[in-house]
Amino acid sequence: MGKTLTEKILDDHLVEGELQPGEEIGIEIDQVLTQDTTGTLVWLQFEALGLEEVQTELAAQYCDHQTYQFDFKNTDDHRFLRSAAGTFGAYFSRPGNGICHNVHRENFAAPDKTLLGSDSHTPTPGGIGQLAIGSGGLDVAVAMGGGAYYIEMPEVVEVRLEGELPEWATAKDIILEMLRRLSVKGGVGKIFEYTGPGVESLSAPERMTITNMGTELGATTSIFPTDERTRDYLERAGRGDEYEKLQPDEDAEYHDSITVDLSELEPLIAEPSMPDNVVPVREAAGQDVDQVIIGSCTNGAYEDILPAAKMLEGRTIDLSTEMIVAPGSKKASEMLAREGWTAELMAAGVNFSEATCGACIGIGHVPGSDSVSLRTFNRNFEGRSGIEDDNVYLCSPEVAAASAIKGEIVDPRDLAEELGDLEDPGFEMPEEIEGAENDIITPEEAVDDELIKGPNIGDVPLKDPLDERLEGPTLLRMGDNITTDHIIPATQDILMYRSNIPKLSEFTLSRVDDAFAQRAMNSDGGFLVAGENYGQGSSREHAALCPMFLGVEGVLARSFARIHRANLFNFGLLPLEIDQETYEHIDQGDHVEIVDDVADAVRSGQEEFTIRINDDWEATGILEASARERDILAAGGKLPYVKQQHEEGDATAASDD
Ligand code: MIC
Ligand code: SF4
Repeated sequence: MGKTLTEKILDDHLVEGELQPGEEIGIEIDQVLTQDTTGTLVWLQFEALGLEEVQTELAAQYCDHQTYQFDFKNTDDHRFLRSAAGTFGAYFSRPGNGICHNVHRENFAAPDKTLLGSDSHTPTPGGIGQLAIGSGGLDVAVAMGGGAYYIEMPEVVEVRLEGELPEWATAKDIILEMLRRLSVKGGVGKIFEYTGPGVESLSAPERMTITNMGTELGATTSIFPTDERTRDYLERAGRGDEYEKLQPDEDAEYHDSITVDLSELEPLIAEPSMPDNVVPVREAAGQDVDQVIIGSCTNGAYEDILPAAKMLEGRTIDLSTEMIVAPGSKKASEMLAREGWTAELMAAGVNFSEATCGACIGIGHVPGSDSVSLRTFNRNFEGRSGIEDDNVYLCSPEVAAASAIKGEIVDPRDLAEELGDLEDPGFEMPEEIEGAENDIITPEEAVDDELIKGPNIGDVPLKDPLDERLEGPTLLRMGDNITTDHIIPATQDILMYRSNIPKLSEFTLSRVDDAFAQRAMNSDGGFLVAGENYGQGSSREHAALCPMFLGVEGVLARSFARIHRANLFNFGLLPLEIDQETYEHIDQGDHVEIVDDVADAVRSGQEEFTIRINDDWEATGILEASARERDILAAGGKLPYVKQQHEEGDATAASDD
């Protein structure tokens, strides 16, 4: 039987297990990336593990999420990260140099390599044949120290692309179509492998828009085969020698197959407030738009901004609409400026942001109350833009530019007909992806050789090993699709505490119930109850660490999102799956008791746990976990577990002497 492309790359990197869906596998990681809001914990944990030097081929530390440095705490984080990169041997991308995924794809991403990143959109370079996975920071720290990365082998699903995109339809519409069909949980436990004749009609950056936003499907990752379009991209980035041809075998067997006929697509839009709330733009047309932003790791590259610039050349945006361009990288800014496009956009009424995530997580350009914001981003979770009850729509740069011209949501095909002289700008690659190189400090150029910790940078709290008895109240009962933005929001006022867990914990679940943190602190332990897909979205491990710090002992949910589930194990919180009936019957405040000797049951491989509620009725909670995950949980989390292993290793080595 032939192999899929995913299986080929995994096979080459396999250090443990078998490539059978559902089996735990350990893989070797070639490259890691981390960014400013997850990176501080990565390095603090790297230090706490006693590691001294980066062991992967490459490690890159980006400063991209909060580059405006509104508070000294952000600036201190950046200085700490520079010092950690220098001390331990990573590349350091300076604040303002661009979003990690954009800068990584321009400088380091390469086919046939594995990449692990503490950011959920790490799968972006899947568009050029890299097997790239997002994870919690502790997994990145361990991989950077030379440890394998463990996941449950996902199902490999083929997405067969037929035909070619018609005028005004874009790569963004392909991934929006996937979300329309499959929903934000349709990709959990899956890797999407793109195949078919439609692949060659897409350039590498277009493919990377798709793999980037595959994260919104809940997928482990997404990947494209490589071909001349990949080589072309790498050559323009000055790294043509890193090209490798990668294809699945002709007789590769996929777990499932989905066909998307590109010729049938039209401009699509995700309505508030979930990325899978997708409809044709024409269905949302006519809605007044207050703000339009082009940017983010999905559609903030030079190649994404250029079509909008061409559409706006010689035109102006509507007087009732504000428009911002936030380039994904400084190179993109520099190229647009050198070619005169920045001036064109400014003349049209556009304002420029520095190359940052910024508005994507409510840092700057927060929409006004009761207003509509149209963005080329990947997430529109409620409140993420920085204001509760926001109305954020997601679309392609072409739809964004057309709507800015009209002042209301409009399908560019209809605007073209109305204006008579508006043409589909098409997709164009830059001659060369080039710009200043001095914003990346190589390990050899490092300016620091010891850690610099400002007053806001604390320690990583540790948990005790799992208790025999777990009991406590249901501290909060939540619905389906709770995001990590609900658990630990990323907005400016909160983000600056990412390196200070006691303070950050005060904001835990504040978006769902602002009395939660206090209630949890006053209680001696307790549980969270949630519906389907709990913890979707970001990779931020703070969403597990902060509840742990507040004393939460476990989460009872209908189902869990992949990265968050791993983070719960990493910080010693028991994740139990419950059925719909149990979910419906448990109320907030109910007393929950896990009847079994929990520590023993977890260690011994028990899957069914008896949950007694209010001493009145009983239900079953399921723990499907590998032996390794069970040991991590029993030890109180991955940090104590890895330390324990090192100590045992040392003891064995000593007794061997
Ligand atoms: C996001 O898009 O939600 C973020 C902010 O990039 C996060 C990382 C973080 O919370 O720091 C992600 O996607 O993992
Ligand atoms: Fe940054 Fe937004 Fe991309 Fe996350 S999704 S990495 S916040 S641009």
